[in-house]
Amino acid sequence: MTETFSIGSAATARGKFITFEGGEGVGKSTQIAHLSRRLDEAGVTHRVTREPGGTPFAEEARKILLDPIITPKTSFAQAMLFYAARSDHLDQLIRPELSRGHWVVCDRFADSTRAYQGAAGGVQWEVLDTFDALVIGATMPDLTILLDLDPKVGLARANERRAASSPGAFLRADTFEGRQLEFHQRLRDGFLEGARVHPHRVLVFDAFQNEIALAEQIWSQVALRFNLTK
Ligand code: T5A
Repeated sequence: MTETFSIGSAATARGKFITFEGGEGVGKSTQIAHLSRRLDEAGVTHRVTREPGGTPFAEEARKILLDPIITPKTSFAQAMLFYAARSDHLDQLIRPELSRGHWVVCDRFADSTRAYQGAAGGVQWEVLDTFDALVIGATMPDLTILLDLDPKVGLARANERRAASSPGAFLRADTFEGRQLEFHQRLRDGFLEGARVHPHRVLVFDAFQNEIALAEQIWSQVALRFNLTK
């Protein structure tokens, strides 16, 4: 059913909310750039954003969470800060954009908390269900693109990108990149479990394939799902 919001006497159809998910270095930012270009070509007004982030408060929370020295030490405390940032992001950016009929494309959302702080970090599912009900409510994504990749490959890509961004400098891995391989394997399983539980919302793509072929696959599914002209 299409959610509608009244603006004056006219009713504007709610925009679509698309999230990208997956482990470290799977290619989300790369694929979001491809999708954004295709949406522009199709005339779809949209906003690209990210989590943690998207508002001044959430960007500050991001700095804290990704700094391995000052991040909260338990997954539970991290989850609360991710949800505080998410609440602000939803109120200030995501919901207002959707209510104007604009689409929102977000790099990570609640499935990341399920995988990182839940499946890999040990926070109970029921706790995250409660956070979802309180913070997200009806604003769940219409479509989630899960990029699935062997964590060894993803971490190698993330390391290469970090080295290329500051040649010659030592750049420390962030809070989550620096964890053991076993943590990253639990993450991957957590994301795939989420896809099994929500097969209509979450589409899984093989992120090992060539960047352009993957972009074509994603666009074809988005166009099909939302009746866009390819
Ligand atoms: N987090 C986040 C939580 O723990 N809980 C939460 O609730 C949320 C929301 C965010 C961190 O916070 C954690 C998860 C994360 O650890 P981040 O900097 O946003 O930190 O990190 P990532 O989301 O992991 O983003 P990355 O930038 O590391 O990875 P991307 O965006 O998935 O990958 P991308 O596109 O930058 O590509 C990586 C490299 O691979 C190449 C690219 O050119 C690039 O160099 N590449 C490919 N190479 C070969 N084949 C392809 N198909 C390729 N696609 C891209």
